[in-house]
Amino acid sequence: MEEQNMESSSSSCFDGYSEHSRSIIHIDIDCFYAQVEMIRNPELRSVPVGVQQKNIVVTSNYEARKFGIQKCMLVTDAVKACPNLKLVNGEDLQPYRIASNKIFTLLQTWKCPVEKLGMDENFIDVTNLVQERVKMVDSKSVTVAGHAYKVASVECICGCHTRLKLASQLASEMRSKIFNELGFTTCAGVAHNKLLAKLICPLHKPNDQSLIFPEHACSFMSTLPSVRCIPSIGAKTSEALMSLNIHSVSDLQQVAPEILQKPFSGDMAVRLKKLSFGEDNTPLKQTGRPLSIGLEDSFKTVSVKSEVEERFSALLQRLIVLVREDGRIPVSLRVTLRKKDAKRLSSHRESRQCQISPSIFTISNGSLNVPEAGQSKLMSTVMRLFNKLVDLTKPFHLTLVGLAFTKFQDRMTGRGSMVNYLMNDISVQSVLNLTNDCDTSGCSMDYSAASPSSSTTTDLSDAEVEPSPKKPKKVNWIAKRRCLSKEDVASPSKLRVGELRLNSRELEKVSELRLNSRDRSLTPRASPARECLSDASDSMKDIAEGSNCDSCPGYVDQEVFSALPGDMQQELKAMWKNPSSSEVPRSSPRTNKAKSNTILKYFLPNK
Ligand code: TTP
Ligand code: MG
Repeated sequence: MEEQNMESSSSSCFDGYSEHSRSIIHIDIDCFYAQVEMIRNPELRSVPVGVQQKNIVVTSNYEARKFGIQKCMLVTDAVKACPNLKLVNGEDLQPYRIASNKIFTLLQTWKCPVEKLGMDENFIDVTNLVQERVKMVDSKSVTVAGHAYKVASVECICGCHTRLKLASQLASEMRSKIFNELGFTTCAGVAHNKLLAKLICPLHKPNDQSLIFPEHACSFMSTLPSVRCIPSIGAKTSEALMSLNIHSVSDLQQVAPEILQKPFSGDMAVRLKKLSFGEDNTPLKQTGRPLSIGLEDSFKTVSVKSEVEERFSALLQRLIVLVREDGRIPVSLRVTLRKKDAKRLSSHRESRQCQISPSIFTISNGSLNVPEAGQSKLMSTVMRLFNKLVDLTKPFHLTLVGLAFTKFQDRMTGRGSMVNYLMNDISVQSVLNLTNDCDTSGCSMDYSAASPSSSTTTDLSDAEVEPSPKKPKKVNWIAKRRCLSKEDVASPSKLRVGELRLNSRELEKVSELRLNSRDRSLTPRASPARECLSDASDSMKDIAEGSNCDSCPGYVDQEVFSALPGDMQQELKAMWKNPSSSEVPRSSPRTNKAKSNTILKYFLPNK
């Protein structure tokens, strides 16, 4: 135990001093793309298979690996090494995405936080589940499922040995379920933190699992040949470390902390040192649904509008498949272009986005669809945005086109939501945030980054929505007022959701208004987002002014209205009387945005 105190020696380990309260599982699918292909075509199971993208074999099954086929090998080299290699084209990532989502969804059934890492890796924090199981077992009888990196020494006083053993049993259950239900073999790593769980995972590949006890972290880490084996050490950090003559993890363990403080900040130096000993307190970032769903197509050069249109059309078809799988209704569409500047020999990206009408999408039997009419509407929106990005009176050269749905309707909103107030579930969504960010012209956007900053949508899947404890009472009450049964209220088909739904024609009016005002503005736009907000509030005003009754507009269902509590009725009446009172002056778009979630938006006319 002489290596345990960092202060007494720079090569010391933290073993025994670090905190071991968590139980983390890391699961990695064996030869992922190859397994997807083997499940699709079982004849491939008995032959060496390589998955090809362009001229590279991105992965291969374990049969092929016996011949020395490695990931990212050139096809020519792979075929030389294994002349019988069966090559499968893996350029369409869709089947892999579907499989990846199925695995993720299955892992969520344990009700523990799951963090998806890339397509074939998942972290699962089973701390709470393990703590429940600990109470039910005799710690002496608990055994390790799979392998342990080293045999457990004296039981750690915090009880982590038993917990990690139980976690290994959970990992085994998860792997069995993935295999039995989806057909994939996997590897798992079990440890008290993410770093060790990930690093120990491939110890017994394929189709097996490994556990590491905290006291072996230091010695295990010292076996790693390169600092690059540590996931959070990238190219730049490793270069800086190499300049200090630090190559292996063992070198990093032994270096004096003050030496690390020369190229790195104090915090970073401490973090690097801790990582080298296998210490990592990074929490799991529970994976939610993506903020945006997009696709890009890159090419050498496209300079003709008709070709751009063809490429957008192909992208749109694929994007529709993705959004159908996702199931959420998009309310915003973004077009991205990469323009080549021939003079400067450089290129840059430009994006524009606009709101789209939810009526483009339909839901039948719980599945999202885009009928043909909706597809052509989307296509004309795409080309309208394109026309705004490219001056067609001049030559243009594009090297990339991209499409993304960037915002989605809240399937169920928070406590204050009218939708939540009125019903359990609603298959046709009724809420549209009129103050979503709109056109982001002239700014470069990182497409892959899913632009969280540009999205204000809360991506809540049904599973993530906590039912409001007050709901049953309210449902009863509404049912009584409307002479409907409880079931009727809970069923969107029976409830006349149309009366609460945002009218598609009005929505188009909103978009048109916005687009027209863009066309009208010939001067440079200082703040497109601000302009958009003003347009949106104009539209709200238009809709309200279109009414022919003094306080309650004609399109409002009196029955629904009368079922509301008095204070809500008063609030609505006040807003209808004076629409601007619900919107702050245009000069203050920020405040406007904050106020956007007014009750008024639930009372827009339907067809
Ligand atoms: P990995 O998990 O690295 O590889 P793998 O699952 O194929 O094999 P292993 O049994 O060693 O885990 O990557 C997951 C998938 O990602 C892989 O099947 C193919 C794809 N991939 C690429 O597209 N490009 C790459 O450079 C790598 C390494 C993988
Ligand atoms: Mg894998």
